[in-house]
Amino acid sequence: MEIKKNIDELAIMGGPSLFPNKLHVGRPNIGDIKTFHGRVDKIFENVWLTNNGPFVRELEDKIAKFLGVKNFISVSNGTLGLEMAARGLNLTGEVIVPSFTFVATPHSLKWMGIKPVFCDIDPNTHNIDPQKVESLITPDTSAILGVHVWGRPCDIEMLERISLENNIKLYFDAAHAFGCSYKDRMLGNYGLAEVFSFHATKFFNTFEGGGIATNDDNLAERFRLMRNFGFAGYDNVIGIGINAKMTEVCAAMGLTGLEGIDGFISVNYQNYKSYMNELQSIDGIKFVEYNEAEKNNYQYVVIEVDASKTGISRDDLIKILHAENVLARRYFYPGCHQMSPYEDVCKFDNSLLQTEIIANRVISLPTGTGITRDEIKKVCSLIKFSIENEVAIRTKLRTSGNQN
Ligand code: T4K
Repeated sequence: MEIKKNIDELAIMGGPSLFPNKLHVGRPNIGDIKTFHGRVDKIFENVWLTNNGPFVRELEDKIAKFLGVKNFISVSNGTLGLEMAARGLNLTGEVIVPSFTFVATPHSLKWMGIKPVFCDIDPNTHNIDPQKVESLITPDTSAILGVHVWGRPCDIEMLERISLENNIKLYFDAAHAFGCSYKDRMLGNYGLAEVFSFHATKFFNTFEGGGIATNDDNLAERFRLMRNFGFAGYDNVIGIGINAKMTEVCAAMGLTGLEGIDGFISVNYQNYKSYMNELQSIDGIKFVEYNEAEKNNYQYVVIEVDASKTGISRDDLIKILHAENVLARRYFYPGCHQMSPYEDVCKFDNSLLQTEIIANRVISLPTGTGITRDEIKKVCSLIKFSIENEVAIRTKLRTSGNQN
């Protein structure tokens, strides 16, 4: 598929954008709108909008079954879920966490007065490197917070061993990992708790929302109290709490999405395969791949761009894509340790070298039900065209002063 004949036709050079409408990484999957509307009508019939309503309870039951976990506690977003997990687990002092994650992960700690101690990642998995965790443990360490980046599970076995041997807690940010498994068991069953995000940009969404999965009944009870101000009954507050309740309309969206989840995953899988077919043979482009023996949601299509081989840098490629209305993202750039609230936490001593290398290479490409196979082919052709013409593009950008 030939999309541009010469580089002057690129939008970054002043040509028209390839796509009239923007393509997004996090375009929400909507599910069956009629069914959703039916549920919304029911909410108004019930005159019950929030506070542990019938749709919230139904969604929690269905997700607990889906994950095969004893308890699933819905919350109003994943970030509050992570904060509640930190409080519910009585964490103090320091928690070891990867820097290569969305900033909500360390924020959830810092917000609770806990110091995030950033650990480097394994460049092959983009997940926290267990080999490097042990050296970061101090007498102040209360937990390890692993993140299943892109839905690919952390090295859970190794992290469990470290947590046991050092008597520190282990829990997971599973924001990306709904519907994924590790050793044939769904994520949600590992560590003391696992926290999911159902934000609009996730393949399974409740507008805003999330949930905590745990097999520990006492912990689950604590989370249930905590998300509703600590109320154990009318006028009876037995602990510190917050308002992290999911609303009925969000649960209605979740129930509808759950009915379509296999379809969403199958579209994600087809998209991922389409991108791979087009791009995987290019020298300097490496795909984040999924272990097909496990369950995956395939919601992120992520490539690493090695500029020493492609000739074109990741950031120039992003500029070219954005100009053409392809809103690919640099998730997660820069590493959280480079963001201003955390600059004091890390001393730039190469301890996060792999994080920095990967953060400078990654591109998340648009996927989900909002993009067609044809559009994916066009995006890939654009990437190939940019790489094939990298010398001319760089020269032109430099002479037109468009390079920074
Ligand atoms: N831990 C991890 C590892 C996470 O990735 C996240 C969230 C969390 C914890 C926290 O969970 P929550 O508290 O959010 O439940 C987005 C999401 O807001 C965030 O949920 C997600 N991770 C993160 C990876 O991505 P932004 O700031 O990049 O989103 P934004 O507004 O730029 O939107 C992304 C793209 O999606 C845009 O191109 C626009 C498009 N979009 C977005 C929305 C909301 C739509 O087309 N429609 C929409 O309704 O953070």
